[in-house]
Amino acid sequence: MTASGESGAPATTSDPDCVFCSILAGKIPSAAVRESERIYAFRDIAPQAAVHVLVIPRTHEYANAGEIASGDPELAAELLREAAAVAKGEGLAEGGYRIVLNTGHHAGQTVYHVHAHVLGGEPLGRFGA
Ligand code: IU
Repeated sequence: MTASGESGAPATTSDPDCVFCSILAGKIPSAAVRESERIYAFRDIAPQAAVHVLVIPRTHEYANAGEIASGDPELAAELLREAAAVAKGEGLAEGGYRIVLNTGHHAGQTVYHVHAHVLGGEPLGRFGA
């Protein structure tokens, strides 16, 4: 399904089998943290830190960080800007935080609609295998 963007809003793609597209469509409830024309941020349903927010583009076009960086560098930059704005809004800027973009099976990616995890609000363990 492709939105035409006739209203002047950017065209987006959506996948009926994608859980994040269902969240964007309001079919699955979510706790919004921040919204812009092209980006939506909401609380992770299974938080891995005191603060755990997911930042996603409204379009389904890109599965991971590499795809969005190649396909729409401005949108990739906006995703990171919004992730940083979420961190600031959640009061994480001073203590520090982590932005994670899991890519593929070995990284534990489960949803193939690119998303940045914003984690913080407490000291975070070192990442690793
Ligand atoms: P991952 O990087 O693909 O593993 O991250 C997917 C995240 O989506 C994971 O942290 C889930 O807890 C989160 N999530 C969610 O917030 N709401 C949902 O309905 C589903 C997954 I399914």
